[in-house]
Amino acid sequence: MARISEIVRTTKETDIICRLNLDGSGESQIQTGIGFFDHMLSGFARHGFFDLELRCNGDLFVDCHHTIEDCGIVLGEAIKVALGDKAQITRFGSCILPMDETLIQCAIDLSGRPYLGFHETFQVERVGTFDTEMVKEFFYAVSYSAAMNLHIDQIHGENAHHIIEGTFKAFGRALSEAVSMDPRVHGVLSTKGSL
Ligand SMILES: [Mn+2]
Repeated sequence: MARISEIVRTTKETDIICRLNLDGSGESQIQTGIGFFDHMLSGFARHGFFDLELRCNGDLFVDCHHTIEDCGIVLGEAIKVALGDKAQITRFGSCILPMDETLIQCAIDLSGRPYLGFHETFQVERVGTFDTEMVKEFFYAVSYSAAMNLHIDQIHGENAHHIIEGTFKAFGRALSEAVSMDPRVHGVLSTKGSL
């Protein structure tokens, strides 16, 4: 069965459409109006081998907050819907990803219980028109709407572009592992019987 989803979400702040294929090839069409955020989302898709189409028409005349947060909500929802009953998935995924001086650790449990652990620090307030404080907000939104346990830790890093890009790539790779199918799993990988 195809693990795909389509989410449409419209509020007074943002208008978003998202199509996700968990078993894709890394192709993406991203259009959020925030160049650096587009760059990050395409890196997530590429390194997770997800096909992702994400278009957002947001209130960027206010600032980048609503657009980034709402894209996180919608991406998390798209992951949750595409996963369906989570039968046969590996469930856990992790990645330690280097990018020049930066080293990022990302660990995921698709447990059905939302939690974000986030430890990164930035020396600048923004990269392009992307506010660095929105990295945490984005992953908080993803973790809650996908109902995943997500831990992101900056082991090393100085350059904000590297830290954020390393985080999105590490998240892509960790999620790719967590959603991968394990033929040894019958039903769902939980002693409780559900995820
Ligand atoms: Mn880059």
